[in-house]
Amino acid sequence: MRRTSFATTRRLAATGIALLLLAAAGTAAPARAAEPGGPAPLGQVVPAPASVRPGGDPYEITARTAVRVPPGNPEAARIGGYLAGLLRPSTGYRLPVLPGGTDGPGIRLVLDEGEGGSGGEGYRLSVTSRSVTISAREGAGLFHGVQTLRQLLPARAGSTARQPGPWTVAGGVVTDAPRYGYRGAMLDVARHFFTVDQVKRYVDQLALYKYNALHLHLSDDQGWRIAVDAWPRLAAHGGSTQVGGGPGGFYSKDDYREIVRHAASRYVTVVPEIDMPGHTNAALASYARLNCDGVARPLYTGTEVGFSSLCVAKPDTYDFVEDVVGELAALTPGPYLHIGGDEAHSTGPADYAAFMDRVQPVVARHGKTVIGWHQLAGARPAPGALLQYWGYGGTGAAERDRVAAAARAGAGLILSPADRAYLDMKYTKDTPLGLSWAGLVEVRQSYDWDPGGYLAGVPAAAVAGVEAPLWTETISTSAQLEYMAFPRLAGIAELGWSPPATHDWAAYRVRLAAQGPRWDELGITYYRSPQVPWLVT
Ligand code: NGO
Repeated sequence: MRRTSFATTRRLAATGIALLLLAAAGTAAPARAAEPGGPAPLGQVVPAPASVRPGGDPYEITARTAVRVPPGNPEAARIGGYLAGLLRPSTGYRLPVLPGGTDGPGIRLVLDEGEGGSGGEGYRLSVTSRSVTISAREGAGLFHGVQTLRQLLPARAGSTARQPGPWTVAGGVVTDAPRYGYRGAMLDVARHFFTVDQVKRYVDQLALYKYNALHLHLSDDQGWRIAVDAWPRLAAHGGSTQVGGGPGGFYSKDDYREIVRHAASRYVTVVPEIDMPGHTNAALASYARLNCDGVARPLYTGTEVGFSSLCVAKPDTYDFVEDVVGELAALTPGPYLHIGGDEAHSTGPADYAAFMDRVQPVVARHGKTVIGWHQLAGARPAPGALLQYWGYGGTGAAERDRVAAAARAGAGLILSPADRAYLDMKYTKDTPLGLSWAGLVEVRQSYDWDPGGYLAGVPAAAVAGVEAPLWTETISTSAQLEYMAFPRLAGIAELGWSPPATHDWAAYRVRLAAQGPRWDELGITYYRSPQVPWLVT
């Protein structure tokens, strides 16, 4: 059954209106030129590939096409199965996944030591009339190559209902590898809770654009969203509400494992965040002994920030940190643990630094690398720590300089400038959702900057990558989340993946426009920015 999403319904309605108007005018229906029915030009891909060499005959997927994978490699077989599973509903073809015969015709996934550049995320996609070959050094590269192939097929290939062919891919060679090793998206599940299925849906959307990290903001004043065995009231009580009231929710350990497992299947690493020492009201409400005065705080469902703090002087605080970090680290296969550290307005600077001096070694002892919001630069970032910069135009020079100095002293940087990368900022003053404290962030504003040169005085090598955070004070459904994320999510992905030489708003907006019909097929709600020449359907 075709999923009739809000977006699809709207599109069908719009098509209906257009046909009525045409009929009324007595005009013939326009050619399908504007409709992406044919093969996409090689290179009409987001994020822009590092190198595109179009040429030669196209390949056509037919009823006889097989997906060929290297024998004895379960990972490649799984990726082949994933690709076939995506294309079977729309094409109606069997698309068997055959181990062996990777020199035969069809769609071939090839593991090749010589491919893919550093980090194993690169791939080569080569299209001739006989085959589509994706070769990579590792599974991650094959998976990213599969995402590119999806975008080279007609948009209707993404449909869950059978569609008419032909299923043609333009001929030529794409050679591709990411600019940055860290390409993240953050979801704030604390202000409003999102279910495991909602998070998995978002992970699938991140995979389309080759993101490789999902940062989950698991705790804040309004909610604690992860079960901790040693401190059960954190989730049971601290997770029992959210912004505006309502039941909230939390992930059991199995829920969290399921998110991690699904994300891993999409080559996305989960980065859990426990925000400390501020943004901790849900914890302070759950345990009286975490408060300096020994009195539990009431649960909080508003949207103020900066009023809560863990009690820096109390030993209980560090028992709590030890248990929470230990349990979360044990559940998390990825290398990072995010300790927040933003807006600790109720913690004095000396206390803040003392707290971070005690917490960062706990993270290291549990085998993880610290990520903190860039305020951690005001304390003493641990060696190897990453700072997540979320400043904006109004951020003072002293604060920027502090971050740059920390980067020169060895800290890595993740760039999430709020006036560029924050997906919760309104697009225009009329955007019904979101906030505007960092300004209005239209699609071009979000895309048109360079993470490499963004903060003065930062060595290029210190930039680990980019992240697009989505805070959810005003967002409580997947449709709302997607409306704020799309199209900006695609632009931040491109900044993280594509070489700076490909950066060009005029070309990007055309490639972006071609994503619209794909989102329609996937039932993704998105903001139809007037800055983008969306295709008329
Ligand atoms: C800030 C604040 C969050 C808000 C968000 C809203 C950071 C790092 N701390 O970003 O608590 O939810 O803005 O845009």
